[in-house]
Amino acid sequence: MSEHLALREEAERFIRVCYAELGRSAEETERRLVEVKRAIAEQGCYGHTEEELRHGARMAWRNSNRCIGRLFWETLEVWDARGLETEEDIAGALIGHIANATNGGKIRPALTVFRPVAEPQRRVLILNYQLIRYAGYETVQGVVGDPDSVTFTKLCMRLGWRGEGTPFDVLPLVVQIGDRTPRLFPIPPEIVMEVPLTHPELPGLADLRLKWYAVPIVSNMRLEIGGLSYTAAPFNGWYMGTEIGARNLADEHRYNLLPRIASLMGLDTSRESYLWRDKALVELNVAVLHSYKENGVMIVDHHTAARQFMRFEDRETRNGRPVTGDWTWLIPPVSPATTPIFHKHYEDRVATPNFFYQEGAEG
Ligand code: HEM
Ligand code: NRG
Repeated sequence: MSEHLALREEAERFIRVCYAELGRSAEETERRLVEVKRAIAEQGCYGHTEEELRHGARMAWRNSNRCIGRLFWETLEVWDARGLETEEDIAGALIGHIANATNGGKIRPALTVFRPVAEPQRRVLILNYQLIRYAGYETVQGVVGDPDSVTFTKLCMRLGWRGEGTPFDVLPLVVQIGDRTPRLFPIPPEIVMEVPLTHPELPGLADLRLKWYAVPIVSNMRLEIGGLSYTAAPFNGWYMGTEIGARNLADEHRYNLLPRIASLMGLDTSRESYLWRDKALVELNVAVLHSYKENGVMIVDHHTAARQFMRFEDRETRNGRPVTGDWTWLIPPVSPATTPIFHKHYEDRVATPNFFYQEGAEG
């Protein structure tokens, strides 16, 4: 009973804000509220219309305190896959998401939404942290591939998957419904766009045979809209260069490439005070931005992204919506103090709709 009350309150709060933002009339809003409350009273649940779902998902992006890319929240495409029942069909929709969002490099920000949780036995989960990610294998010489993927790679192997053993093996999709055994689905390689890394002035960089995938598609978070939980709602935008060049490829506990880049650049690494790490870091980030551009894959540098975020703040404030943010995540990991974000203060208050971490998925 009290659960119904909480759902009713959340639903009402969402419908009011959503319909006001969409410019719907008071009568229409009240009519919809009657419908929603009746459904909750009679079935203990309600369903979103396509329009509520689309705007709710956009609001969730707008409310993502850690995201610097929020200027474009209104352009999010929402693909409704709530009708799908089986693991096969769900995997098919995920493969469709990868292809349609990649769009030959002209990336479309998009979110595919599967059915919300009604009963826990039917909860849809995507166990991958991102739809496309590289495997990590523990060997006696250390990890081959992405050390961040070691646990998930082991799970895939327990379920019968075998990778080639390169540093860049794309992991399969893993879909679970309720407490059934998770099912594996390999991603057709032809839909996975990747970018080989080159540097405009360092020809030796290409010899390292580095690459990264074109589109980050976060798939482990729960989307909450109006009191309903969508436990499978993978979303993507495009990369900010530093995510790849300053973290994925540079962190010591990831691909740890700074020593190799430094040696390629002929830097003296005998003292920290020579700042060889910083020099290598900048050139690796130059290589990432250069290579994505050369290959026609959308990407944003951290200075441009920070300026876009300022425009987002500006526009939101003018629309009477105070911007919340998590400063520790918003500042880029390269030259943070050269961006305006560094010099500002953000309130890390969590508004809904939003995305949340959840138990059971990777990451
Ligand atoms: C986090 C950029 C699109 C939701 C982030 C981060 C960056 C970023 C740099 C921090 C990631 C990290 O440090 O690991 C961008 C850019 C986009 C974009 C450039 C281009 C359009 C989106 C979209 C959504 C979204 C479409 C959802 C609909 C989030 C969320 C987080 C995040 C929820 C926090 C993830 C976490 O806590 O692990 N974004 N983003 N972003 N973004 Fe965006
Ligand atoms: N740092 C992670 C990706 C996190 C989300 N980043 C985005 N999201 N750009 C990485 O793989 O490096 N997005 O939806 O575009």
